[in-house]
Amino acid sequence: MNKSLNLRVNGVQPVKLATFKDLPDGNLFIAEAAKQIPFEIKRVYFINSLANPKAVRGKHAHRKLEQVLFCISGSLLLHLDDGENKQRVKLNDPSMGIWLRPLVWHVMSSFSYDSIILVLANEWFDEGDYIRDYAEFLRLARS
Ligand code: T46
Repeated sequence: MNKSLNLRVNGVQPVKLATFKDLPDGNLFIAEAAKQIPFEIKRVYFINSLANPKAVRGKHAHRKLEQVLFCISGSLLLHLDDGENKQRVKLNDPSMGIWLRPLVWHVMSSFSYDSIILVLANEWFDEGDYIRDYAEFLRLARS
């Protein structure tokens, strides 16, 4: 675990992948369900082609979904908000993930041209699980 991330937002924790550094022949990163990843994985998705420097993704929270989010190439800024505390975290280490539990408003921005986001989730996609309205998020997070 990278203590230097110093996460201060509730519902958020760092996740460190097992890593084998075989340079110059590559690095190997391992994510195993219920080991490094704190749940059984039901869905994997990734986002690439983030070359637009003004791209913004996220801008929502989830009601029940848990996810671990990695920046496996390049870098990005992850904005975290639990309704009381806000924090920005720079992700630029493929072995370092952020475990997002429910009711964490998250926004991603400032992508490097080569950035790739990888997400491991504990549930299938469900649009009904999204909270896309910030006022509703604040009401739920503070209740
Ligand atoms: C997060 C970032 C990194 C699906 O049909 N299935 C899926 O599994 C997903 C994730 C999305 N979609 C559809 C739903 C929307 O019509 O793809 C469209 C864009 O999805 P979304 O608004 O979720 O995209 P992002 O990049 O803003 O957010 C997603 C995650 O929801 C979010 O939690 O951390 O990726």
